[in-house]
Amino acid sequence: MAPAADGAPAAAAADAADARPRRRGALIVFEGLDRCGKTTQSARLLADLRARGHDAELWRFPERDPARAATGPLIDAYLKKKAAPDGGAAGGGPGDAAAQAAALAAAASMDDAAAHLLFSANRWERRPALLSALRAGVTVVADRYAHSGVAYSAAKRRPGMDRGWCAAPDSGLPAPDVVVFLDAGGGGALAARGGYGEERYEVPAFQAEVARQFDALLRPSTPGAAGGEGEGEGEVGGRVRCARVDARGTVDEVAAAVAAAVAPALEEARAGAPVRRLWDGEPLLTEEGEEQGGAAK
Ligand code: FDM
Ligand code: MG
Repeated sequence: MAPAADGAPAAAAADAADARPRRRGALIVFEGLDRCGKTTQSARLLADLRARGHDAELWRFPERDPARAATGPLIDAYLKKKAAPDGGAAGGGPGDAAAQAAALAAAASMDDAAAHLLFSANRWERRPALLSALRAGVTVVADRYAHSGVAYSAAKRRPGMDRGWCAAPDSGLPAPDVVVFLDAGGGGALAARGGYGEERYEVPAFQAEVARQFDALLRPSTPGAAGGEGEGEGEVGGRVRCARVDARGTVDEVAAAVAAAVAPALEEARAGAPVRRLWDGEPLLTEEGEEQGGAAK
């Protein structure tokens, strides 16, 4: 007899814990500068959600694992500014390895716009699995998502790469039910704390510019706000519920603030609010889990 490996018992337990019909999961995104505590707080929220009977998973973007996203290794090479640990590449014969190493070396010095589109493609690669998870009642806690995509690329201040341009390729991805922006007081405070690694963006002056970009992106942070009248470029994030959480407390204090910030979004998802899409906030999934209006906008 085959073991019962279909996950049904766990699902039944989650339903029993909720004592309510199974609803869709929520997409909860953590954003912020490097070293602001996103990884600690996203793991903490995951544990808290599970302890309360939620079916929940921790995701991160960029997804660097090639088993989940073909763009992962290219983005990893781009961020590390080098091809691979030993110049080697996994799998295949010597010819394949050389070709893969060449691809990663090229990725390490990729054009800014191409790199930006790769980060977006990385989210698009994960879109089917993300929608499946939400449909199945799994709450996804994501360590970075589309707001990082816009803030980090726009911070380069390249001609033609303003926030509107940077936001466009993510149009049609599932919108977060809430973005928790962990605010550690701007790049300066974090730089003083030290401990940056050696990846491409882990440079104090650049982090300060990323902080300015996040500010512009998150400014109209009213839940459900329809964006300002002005429709300025800073409005791209205006229709996404956003909570700014002071990240300068203890881990427990910040976790409590995060829990309060995500509660309304969890409740709305549970009550059947549709999954919406970036960036226009139109419904993407019906309550029955059907996709509306095609994949892209
Ligand atoms: N980053 C992350 C981007 O530049 N664009 C994106 O779309 C995303 C999701 O990648 F510096 C940057 C932000 C950060 C780097 O992320 C890797 P982690 O979380 O620091 O590993
Ligand atoms: Mg980092």
